[in-house]
Amino acid sequence: MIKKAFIFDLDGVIVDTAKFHFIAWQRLATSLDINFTEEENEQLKGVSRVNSLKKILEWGNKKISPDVFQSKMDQKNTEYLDLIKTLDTSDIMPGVHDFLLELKKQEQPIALGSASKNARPILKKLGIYDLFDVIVDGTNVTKAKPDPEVFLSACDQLGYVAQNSIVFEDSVAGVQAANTAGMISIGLGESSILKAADEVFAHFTDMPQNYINTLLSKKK
Ligand code: B16
Ligand code: MG
Repeated sequence: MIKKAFIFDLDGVIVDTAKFHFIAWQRLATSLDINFTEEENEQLKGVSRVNSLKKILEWGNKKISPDVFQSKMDQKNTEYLDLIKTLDTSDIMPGVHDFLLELKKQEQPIALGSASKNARPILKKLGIYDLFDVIVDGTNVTKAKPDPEVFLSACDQLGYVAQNSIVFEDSVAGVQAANTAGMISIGLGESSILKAADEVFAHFTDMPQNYINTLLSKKK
């Protein structure tokens, strides 16, 4: 039986936390007198917390001391954790749970490849933590997306090569990371934004029947 490494991004692919990241960043930007738009937020998808704050300060043309920088990062995460405290199984994006269960049934290896330092508690809240054979997140990587480190580490830990790995991503930075790694990139979101992905779907529920089989025989 053909097997491939199936690697999932978290925010925006498994769960729609992007809107909560946006609210928390927007509150933080306002506290610094910076105007922060939805278009700018799009560029923060898949980007680590520290790099996100650096970008917001750059766009707002603001400089802050290292101490204030750290406290603003903590403030953002506290707000974010408060916004996601009621997350549960019902917040899993449409079609994702069934897709994961089908992969399990077919004994395909599953990994998480996320920039988030909150990935593990979020997967536990969603009740799907145990479906993942390997978890690589913001607490394990040194180089943020678009660097491919997170995905290469995931496929390596699963015992697969990049050419036999498939990445599901909602961010421009994440699709770029998967492509740089030489992996098949499946975009979740708008094709006008995720132009570089090998294929794009709005949701998992839009994938054709037996799409897992199509992916197993797909070449980069
Ligand atoms: P945290 P992903 C990314 O997760 C988010 O897309 C991005 O918006 C966020 O800033 C980043 O995680 C860090 O998250 O503050 O929870 O550590 O899309 O790579 O799963
Ligand atoms: Mg994402």
